[in-house]
Amino acid sequence: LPDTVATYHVHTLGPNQCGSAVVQAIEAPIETVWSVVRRFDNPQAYKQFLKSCHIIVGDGNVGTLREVHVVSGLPAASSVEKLEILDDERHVLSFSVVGGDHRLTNYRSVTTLHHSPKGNGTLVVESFVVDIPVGNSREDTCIFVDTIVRCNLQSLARMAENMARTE
Ligand code: A8S
Repeated sequence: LPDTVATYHVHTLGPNQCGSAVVQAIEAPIETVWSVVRRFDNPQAYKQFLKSCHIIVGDGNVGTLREVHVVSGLPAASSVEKLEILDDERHVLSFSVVGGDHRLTNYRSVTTLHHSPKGNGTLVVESFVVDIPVGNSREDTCIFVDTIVRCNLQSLARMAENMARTE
């Protein structure tokens, strides 16, 4: 297992928190995938539950704050998110949720990219920690977030694979 997986994806959970991780294989070079992931100002490029994003403050480096608006049909309207880690060498991005109109208090995720063991593809690992909302079970919370993250990474895969084909 690469060092960065242990460093970035082993989280300490509080008593009322849950966490999980999703892994996605992508048939595209790591730099192609990273060029999409690293754009903190443009998450709606591949996150299909988001309809818009604007930067509140910052230039896309650590500390930048963004506000995203969510498509209708979800139990949320908006989220204010802070960029915590952006490491272009190790291909690590992390953000935390610091506000907004939704139920995922103290959400934090880390996304790392790795060279596939075989070929020149990419493995994406994305883990998260979040408070379990009052009135929801640990399992339901985890399934809800897991589903969003899995959709996001499948969409990222489609996009990066298309870019790789035309590059
Ligand atoms: C991400 C991951 C997640 C985003 C969640 C889990 C969210 O944007 C959506 C619905 C919610 O209920 C919470 O990487 C929130 O974006 C789609 C608004 C935070």
